[in-house]
Amino acid sequence: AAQDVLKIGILDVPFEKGQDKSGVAKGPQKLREAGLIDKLNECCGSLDIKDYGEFSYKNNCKDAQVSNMKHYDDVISCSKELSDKVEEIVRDDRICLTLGGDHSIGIGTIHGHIKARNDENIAVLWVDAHADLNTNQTSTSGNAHGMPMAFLAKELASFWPSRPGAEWFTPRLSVRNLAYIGLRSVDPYENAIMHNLGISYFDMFDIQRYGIDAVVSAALDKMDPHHNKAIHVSFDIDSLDPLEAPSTGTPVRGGLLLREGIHIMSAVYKTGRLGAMDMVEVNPMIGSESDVDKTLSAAIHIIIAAFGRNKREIKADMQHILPPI
Ligand code: NNH
Ligand code: MN
Ligand code: MN
Ligand code: MN
Repeated sequence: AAQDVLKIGILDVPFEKGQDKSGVAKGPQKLREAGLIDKLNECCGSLDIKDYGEFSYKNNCKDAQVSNMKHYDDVISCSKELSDKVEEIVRDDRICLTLGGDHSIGIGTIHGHIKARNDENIAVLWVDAHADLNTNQTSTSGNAHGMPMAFLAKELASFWPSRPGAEWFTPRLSVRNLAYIGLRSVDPYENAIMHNLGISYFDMFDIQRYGIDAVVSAALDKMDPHHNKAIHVSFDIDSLDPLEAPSTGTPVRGGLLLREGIHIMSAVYKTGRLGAMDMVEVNPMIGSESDVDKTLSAAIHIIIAAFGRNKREIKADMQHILPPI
């Protein structure tokens, strides 16, 4: 149910070992320097924001490894502590806004969210150019940021015969409670998994054909048919077209307009059931200064849409400045 004062918890996760390009760990700090918190307060009415600051972890499983998954030890150690932190924030009754960092942090944020509320009460909307459904056996890159959904999914547990150091972890997310928006770079094995398991997805073709409003409501219906689950949105900034968000590690042309990204989050906000949101893969060390500014501002627009910035408020402001008739 919609509350008068939205309670939010913000957490910075400067983790970048899920991929090869340095800089994505600077995302959270740059989003703050670009005015994220002020803009939330200005644009979203009454918010109660608790700042959980910068997350850090200790690598407690330095010897653990699996083949073809780079920095497995760091990914596992980070995910363990991150999942506890997100669980704490959600149990504090706050919508957990996690600023990444690369997308491998989705393992920890979603696992923590599920620990706080239970498996059956969570639906995940994964907004991304990519499906992030590789296992270490199917990945051509060995990068963990292409694997979080495969790591989390119950239905794919048998594809991970051993996960050393991850005894604390149980895959609890059913792919029935997952929907994708924005896909346009899906690897062959990912495609096979999506079709074999009947995973709901809305790719760029669907967006072009049906429009973003119809797509987001279809996605919400598929992942949460009774409209009673808490929604976890994992928003990879590379879902946007590189013209809108150039500063990211694996840009793919032909993506979402900023306006469409905003519309997705406004629709989620209107459900009143946003439980947690990740904003990931903003890399302020890629591109020119204007590329970086554009990307940061796009990410901020999308976040403030998630917390209630909407057209209606803009109209109310307009009425205030227009001369009476
Ligand atoms: N699918 C590729 C891989 O597994 C690319 C993943 N890159 C991402 N995912 N940015 O969102 O490495
Ligand atoms: Mn390492
Ligand atoms: Mn991703
Ligand atoms: Mn991506």
